[in-house]
Amino acid sequence: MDQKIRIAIQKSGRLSDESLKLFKESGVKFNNGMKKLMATSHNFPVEFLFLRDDDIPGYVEDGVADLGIVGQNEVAEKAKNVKEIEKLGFSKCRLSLAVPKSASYNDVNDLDGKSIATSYPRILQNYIDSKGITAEIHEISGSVEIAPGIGLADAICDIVSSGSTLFSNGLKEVEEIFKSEAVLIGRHDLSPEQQNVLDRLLFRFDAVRKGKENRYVLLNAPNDKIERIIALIPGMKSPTVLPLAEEGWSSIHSVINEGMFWEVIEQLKAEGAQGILVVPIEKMVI
Ligand code: PRT
Ligand code: ZN
Repeated sequence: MDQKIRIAIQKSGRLSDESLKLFKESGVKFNNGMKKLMATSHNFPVEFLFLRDDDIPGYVEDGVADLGIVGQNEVAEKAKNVKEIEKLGFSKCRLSLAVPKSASYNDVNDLDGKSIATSYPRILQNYIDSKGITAEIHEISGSVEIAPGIGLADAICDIVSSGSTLFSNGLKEVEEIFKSEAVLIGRHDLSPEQQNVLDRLLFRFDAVRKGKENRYVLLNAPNDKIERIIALIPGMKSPTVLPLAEEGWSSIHSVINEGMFWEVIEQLKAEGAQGILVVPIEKMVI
């Protein structure tokens, strides 16, 4: 019997849907009623705790949870003794300094001696220390973007994603100080059984991610072009080549990276490939 691992995920907020989706796509099944605090998977040795994101690093450090999913901004701000195990590629954002649009700004020295409102005092303090300036930090927990408008601070340091919150509050982004995405964090002393469950989980996450990053491609090619086409789409081990009913033609199946997709398709066409089909991959294990 495997020893269960307990994973803390955000109860409701910007990380919740993607966190749940990751486990769903990894085949980890559980019921999560809206108001529940905990859920147990019935087909994988994990339990889930649904918490506020701010509390997740602390609960992982204390061992209440073994793993957690949270933004790197929270991990850095809370500075708890936890391990960043793997970046998860969602909830990407940045922590930036912003000033009123009308303010003149050349570089960060312009903030020397000024007041800055933020929910991330630790990250901000580290940043201003690294720049050799001083600033008065006002810690506020929400609606940071209104601080300059009500005269509470000269500047703000807040999470930015599209930039529309800054824009609609008459602010301009002047320095990006931290980049963040969701990460899987863990406590340091997992038992060997728990480490084994974690390894199995990471293996599944990896298969899901590779599936998303790649496409299955099928195409028809004249036999005298097979070699050149194969060179364009080498695939995992090597492409599959099957003869078509029509003499002199073959069907080639392979896998291509999503990032190179259009470039490769154009080259395939130029080499005489026809009937190109591109199909999503659900999971990929190399
Ligand atoms: O209730 P709980 O404490 O669990 O949630 P929360 O309200 O503290 O956090 P939540 O759900 O808002 O965000 C969770 C995590 O998502 C953050 O810690 C970041 O890692 C990440 N994330 C990604 C964001 C954003 N994008 C984001 N846009 N967190 C906050 N915002 C806010 C930002 O504070 C600002 O008010 O959105 C506004 C800016 O967005 P744009 O698109 O207008 O630039
Ligand atoms: Zn929070």
